[in-house]
Amino acid sequence: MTITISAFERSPDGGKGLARDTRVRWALEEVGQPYAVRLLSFKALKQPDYLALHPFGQIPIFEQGDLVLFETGAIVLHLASRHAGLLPENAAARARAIGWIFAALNTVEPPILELANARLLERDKPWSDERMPIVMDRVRDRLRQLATRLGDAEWLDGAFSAGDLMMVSVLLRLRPSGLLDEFPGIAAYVARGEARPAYQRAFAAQLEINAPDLAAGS
Ligand code: GTB
Repeated sequence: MTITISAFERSPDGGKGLARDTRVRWALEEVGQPYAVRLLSFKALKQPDYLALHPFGQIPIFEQGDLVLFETGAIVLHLASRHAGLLPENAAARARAIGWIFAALNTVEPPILELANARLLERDKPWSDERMPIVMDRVRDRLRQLATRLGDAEWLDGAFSAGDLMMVSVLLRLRPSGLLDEFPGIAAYVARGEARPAYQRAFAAQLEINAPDLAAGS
């Protein structure tokens, strides 16, 4: 049965791969599942037919037959559970990899989103300059902790897993802030994720939609 995901018909990032369809595309590429894409405007996300599928009117959703899923954590976990390649066979290692998906989404992503909002939506507020260092330090705290845990390892817990896919996806959102450069170990970890052929295919697919001129030149 065909898998269809939703994505912006024009992502606000202009093809940097930061919208959340990229992580789902990446997971699909890692497990070798072909997929179709339903491209939507911001307006279409808030129409009743789409809200019936996604209660918050966001991208991405995942559709396959009767199954409709929203939330990238649920989608990536669903794919990783049903197809080989993103979760270890060993039960304990599998549980730990799933733990890293939750850590990425629940512990690392919130301060990163707070920073993105502070940079993109709140820069004109009179309190912005005073608040920015606090928001940046919250991200630094998490990056420091993550760098300590990662140490010299290639991935978070043995072989590459859905936990790494989600963590790298979340960390990529930091690139425009320059904060990744303060943590060379984390920057190298993110670069290892981006270098994976599956990520490259996912990135190229979203670039083709959002910046076809750039895609043609690459
Ligand atoms: N928790 C949900 C999930 O993981 O699936 C969050 C989904 C989400 O935030 N989707 C965003 C959306 O549909 C797009 S990715 N927003 C429209 C709306 O809420 O009306 C967020 C995003 C947008 C833009 C950039 N960017 O320009 O860099 C990066 C990320």
